Amino acid sequence: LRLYNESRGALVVFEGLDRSGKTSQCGRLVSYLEGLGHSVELWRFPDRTTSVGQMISAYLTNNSQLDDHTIHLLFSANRWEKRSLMEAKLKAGTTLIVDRYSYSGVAFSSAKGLDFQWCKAPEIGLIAPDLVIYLDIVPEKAAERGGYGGERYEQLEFQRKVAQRYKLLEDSSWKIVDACQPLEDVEKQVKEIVLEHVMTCQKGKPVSSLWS
Ligand code: FDM
Repeated sequence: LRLYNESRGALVVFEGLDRSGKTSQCGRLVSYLEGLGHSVELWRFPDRTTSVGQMISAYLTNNSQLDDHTIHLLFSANRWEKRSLMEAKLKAGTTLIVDRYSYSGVAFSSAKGLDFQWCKAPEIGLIAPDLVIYLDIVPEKAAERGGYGGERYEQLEFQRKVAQRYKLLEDSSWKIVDACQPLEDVEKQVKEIVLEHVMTCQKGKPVSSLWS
């Protein structure tokens, strides 16, 4: 018998450039944790299923034009609209594996030239990840991987700028994993790092907030 307030879930975020392998690694990790009997869910941002998410999706697919500040705030709003559910899930013991989060928000918008601190401000108060796995790949290598899908930000020159911004966001919750390794090697490292953090959260590590 496991009592609900005995342990909480971990908030694990994957970040990295487009084509760094985030989505495949998230999927594999979720199956692995499920297999070990953990309560786990796969989330992603933007969450294109909400009405805010549909506006974001239209923008990313070039079906709508929005001012850079406006789209930045929509990405942030898309996280805020999921915040209370996120907190409830973690408290109920579910680990969340999240494909992109606030770091994408700041890295992509500031790469367009928006002020870095301005970009961080709307993220303040969101739940801080217990662990950020940064899948590290040089932009040129990522571009070689079957090419980009044609969405708005999928261009080499822009991805180079995003990579620079990501570097400014690294903090103690980050683990950098070399994403140029074979998929299986990345997967093995990711599993080891994540298991350790899931255990720490179960032992009662408090939930904290961005960006402090
Ligand atoms: N993106 C993603 C942002 O610009 N800001 C954000 O807050 C988030 C979460 O949207 F180019 C960008 C990053 C990427 C695109 O693509 C989403 P995917 O393929 O759904 O990750």
